[in-house]
Amino acid sequence: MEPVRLNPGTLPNGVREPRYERAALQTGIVHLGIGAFMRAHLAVVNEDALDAGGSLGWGITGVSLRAPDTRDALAPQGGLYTLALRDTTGESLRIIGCVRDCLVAPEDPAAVVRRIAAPGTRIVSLTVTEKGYLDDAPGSAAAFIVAGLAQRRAEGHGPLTLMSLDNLPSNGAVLRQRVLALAERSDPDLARWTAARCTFPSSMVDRIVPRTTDADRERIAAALGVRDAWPVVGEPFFDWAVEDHFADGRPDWPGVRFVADAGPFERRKLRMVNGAHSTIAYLSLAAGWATVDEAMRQPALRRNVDALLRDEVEPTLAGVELDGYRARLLERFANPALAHRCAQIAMDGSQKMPQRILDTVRDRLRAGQAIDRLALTVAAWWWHQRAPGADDPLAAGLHAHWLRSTGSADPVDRAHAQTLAQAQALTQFQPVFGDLAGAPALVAALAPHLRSLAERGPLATLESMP
Ligand code: CS2
Repeated sequence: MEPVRLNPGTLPNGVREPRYERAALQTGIVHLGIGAFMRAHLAVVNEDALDAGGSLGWGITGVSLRAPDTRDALAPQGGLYTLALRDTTGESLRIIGCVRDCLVAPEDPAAVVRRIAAPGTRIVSLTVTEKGYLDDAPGSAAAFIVAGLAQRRAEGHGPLTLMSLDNLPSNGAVLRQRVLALAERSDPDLARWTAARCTFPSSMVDRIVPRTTDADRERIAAALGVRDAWPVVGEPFFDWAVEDHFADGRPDWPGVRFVADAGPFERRKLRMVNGAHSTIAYLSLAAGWATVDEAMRQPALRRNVDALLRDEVEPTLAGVELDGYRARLLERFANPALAHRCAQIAMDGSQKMPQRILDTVRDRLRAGQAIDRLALTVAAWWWHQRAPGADDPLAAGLHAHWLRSTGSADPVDRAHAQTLAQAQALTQFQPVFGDLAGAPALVAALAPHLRSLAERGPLATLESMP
């Protein structure tokens, strides 16, 4: 028999569930981009704060900027969903209740604006992915924020905290710049009010949250005895450092680092966790390994990632604790219970390479240091990107650039002189490489890897690394 659906009337026995009065919860946080990551991260510490007796004014309204799937799945569940944290020791399940409701922006944009403008709303948080910050057209996160702020101000309500949770350096400053620029275009007074009264704390967020699969749903239904259409699955590890700069208060989120400057935490996380992740993803897809844990079982790959972090990334990270960080990270990647797909990490590489890999390259070149392994990641990224259908907002632009500057549809020409010219051409793609365009040391490090990938393939290339 099909199990009944998870909902407030059918909470499973023996699983941790909300310990506060859900019916009394009010929206204090509007979250734009309600995907799996936020439900396994911010929502969890927010739930902890509520469980610990925190104010019931800090419920969350989730907003989907595109598809209705999350709302459609959570509405029949009264907003409840399961958090499943998995590693080799097993799986722990918990029912999370602090996402009160979900709005689907394309269905009713005015409702989103009203919710941002509502007097009870004090924080608007975002996980809209890296490319979400490129967009300020109607329907984008920035457009909703500006419209919501305009309505708040017109109605005489107070300022907001606008909090990015995306994997970008200085994510708060990036968001601030986008919001102020857009406000300035429609209403310079609003831009001034926002700049003076709203805050944009930067933050570093860390938890690996693969896309939920049908197998996850089946397994969790069997364990709970009720069906949850929209559980989230993640690793036990959790970290969040956020600048303690809130315009109108915040919940007392347990275990969160409230810091003056998130910069060092962001740099460590983006370069170590995400830099290694992208490295693993591109090399593994080229070599035919589908998941991160499978890749970590390949000695040549694991050795390369370890050496990349130790020799090329860590020396660029001043002022932040590194003891045990790399060993712990390699263990997190090896977690076989996550089955984190490399293809998920590989997408949108043009938006990820700059902060994950190229900032490190830039620092090292400035200091006259070697970048051999970083350059291998760049080569592997291109190897992935060159394949038709790469999932990336700049795929078409990059391919046009390649054709124009190399005169060839061939991804890599094997002749040595050609490879150098092609490495040179690749680095001239400004939106990714910026001021590294044509940097001789980068071109020199990149060309042999491009050539080796073409001539010998990814596995032999990895095995040939010192
Ligand atoms: C990953 C991140 O998909 C990706 O690009 O690198 O989502 C990563 O899992 C998280 O940032 C870990 O905190």
